[in-house]
Amino acid sequence: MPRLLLTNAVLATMQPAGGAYGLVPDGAVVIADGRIAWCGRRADRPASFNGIESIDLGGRLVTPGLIDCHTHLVFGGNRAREFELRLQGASYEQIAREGGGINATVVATRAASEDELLAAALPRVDALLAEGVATLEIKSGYGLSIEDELKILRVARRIGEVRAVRVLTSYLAAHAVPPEFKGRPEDYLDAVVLPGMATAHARGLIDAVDGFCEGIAFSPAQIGRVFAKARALGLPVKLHAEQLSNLGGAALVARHRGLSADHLEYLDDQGVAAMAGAGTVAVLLPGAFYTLRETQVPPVDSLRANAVHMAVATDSNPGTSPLTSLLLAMNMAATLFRLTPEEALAGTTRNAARALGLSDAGTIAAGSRADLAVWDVAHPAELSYRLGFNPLHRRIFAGAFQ
Ligand code: DI6
Ligand code: FE
Repeated sequence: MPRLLLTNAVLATMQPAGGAYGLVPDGAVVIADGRIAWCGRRADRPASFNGIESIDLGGRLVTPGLIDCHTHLVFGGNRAREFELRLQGASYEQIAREGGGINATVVATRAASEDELLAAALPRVDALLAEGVATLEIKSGYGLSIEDELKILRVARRIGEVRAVRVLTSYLAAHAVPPEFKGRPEDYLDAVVLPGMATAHARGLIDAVDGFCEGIAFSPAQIGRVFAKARALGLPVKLHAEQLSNLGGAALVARHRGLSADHLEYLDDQGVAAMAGAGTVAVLLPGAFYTLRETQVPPVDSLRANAVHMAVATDSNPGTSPLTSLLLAMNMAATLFRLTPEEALAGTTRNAARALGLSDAGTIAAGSRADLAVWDVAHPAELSYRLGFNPLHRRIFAGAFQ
């Protein structure tokens, strides 16, 4: 069994019972077969690990490998032109209603081959990995036909084969009503979203089901139909909720014991209470808040007071968050939403794992996967503090230095 000892490290284990950051100042980690066999204070290392290959990390900080739990990074084209229009005064909703926005990306994504989509996505993936990301969620939602949704999901799975990253997929056909079903959302659900879900699931392409509950997208009743089908198939659910308005999406996904409710700028107290009761994670997406120049911040104080777990993700997408830096998302979560640096790091480790339903990632703990990030920083607050600087020293994926 290949074993490796990492020594002379400051561990931010992010174990909830471990005090601030779960910090172990003079720490060591034993890796065996891609998993963490032991971690703790260097002085406490059991004698049974004597004599194994050892690497001195020079006092560097080690965190769990980062987890980006909400991305839409497989798509064709880009929306720089729409960016210009918005700078001239057009609103995101206006552009969407006029056939731009999500539907512009749908046209470009449908026109792209699987290889082209993969080639376009990999630079975005590589930017995330260069910042210590080990686990990545990728949504469909720019195909909006059964074949095109399957194409995106296959590309997402291929990303996990051609790069050292763990990919989880979410089926987001309920993202927008495509032009051929304009004004007929129920028909779109019947003809595409629901049967496509069954097909994608049968092919092993879906880990969870997502939706966009919004005036410009789907109503709570329509999302309810999507969730009923997901649960019949045994798939966990999550939801884009309360991003542009409050339709009660967070309470809806909580009623379905959903993994997460995402965005949440317009979340109210009832929604917070429902999420707290169901253990549904609040995924905060400050990149979209920033890009849309939103002014209403998610109710972080109330989420905190009600012990709702908060995650932070890039929402990497061509329209509202053309962002491929999880460190910048952490900085924005702190500066724009007032998360503490510790909450921001928990949001891209422990709580992001929870948002994906993973129990073997997101903390440095015996039994977890040995997905780790080694940083050239002295204190974990530095990860949220800087803008546009990447202090990653090395990434360790499934026990192997990358
Ligand atoms: N909310 C978002 O911010 C993205 N999707 C969603 O449901 C935006 C997607 C896009 O504009 O392309
Ligand atoms: Fe999103």
